[in-house]
Amino acid sequence: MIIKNVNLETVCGITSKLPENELPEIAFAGKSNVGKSSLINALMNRKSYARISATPGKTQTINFYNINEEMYLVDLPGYGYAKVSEKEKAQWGRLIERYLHGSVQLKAVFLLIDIRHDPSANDKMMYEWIVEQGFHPIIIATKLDKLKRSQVQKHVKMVKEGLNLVPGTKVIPFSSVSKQGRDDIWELVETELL
Ligand SMILES: Nc1nc2c(ncn2[C@@H]2O[C@H](COP(=O)(O)OP(=O)(O)O)[C@@H](O)[C@H]2O)c(=O)[nH]1
Ligand SMILES: [Mg+2]
Repeated sequence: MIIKNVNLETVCGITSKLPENELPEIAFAGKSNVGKSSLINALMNRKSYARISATPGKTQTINFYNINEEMYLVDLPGYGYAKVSEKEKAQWGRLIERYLHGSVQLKAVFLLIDIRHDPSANDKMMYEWIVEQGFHPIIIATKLDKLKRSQVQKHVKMVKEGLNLVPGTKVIPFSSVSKQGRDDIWELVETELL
């Protein structure tokens, strides 16, 4: 994808009405701090348009980035942030459910998992939940630059087994530092998902 222009067009909080977009949407889910905003910046060729946070869990909004007036990249709020109250967790769940359930234009959901660690209980729940909503999530294994090359295959296997992925599910290793995996993600989006 050649990025001509990007625009953070819509930000939805827990009480917002979700937009009825006419362009296709691709969404990104994952725990706080896994690298969602960094990935979206890399896909948009922007350094810091999507906010990158050192203090995770603060923003509980769904952000819609309009790409070239052709499609949207959708940044979903992160889960698994310990300092969030039960009430806030419930609000988070309802907002995401409203979106996954209600969006007519949502074409695919990517689930981001930190390649270094075994998927957490929350990661597994999120994976199963996305599947229950009728999507076949594609996994992006983030922070690839933190591993030695010789460790990558073992960790990809760990992610596949940890999430108990449906056979054939794609796992794309990615680093927002080296940008490795970026072109694979765009190619997949453009050839199979839009
Ligand atoms: N080394 C490395 N750090 C990353 C990568 N992606 C994100 N980070 C760092 O992880 C932290 C959280 O990133 P962010 O994109 O805000 O995560 P989000 O909460 O999922 O949106 C920041 O300090 C980023 O610089 C990556 O691919 N490699
Ligand atoms: Mg973020």
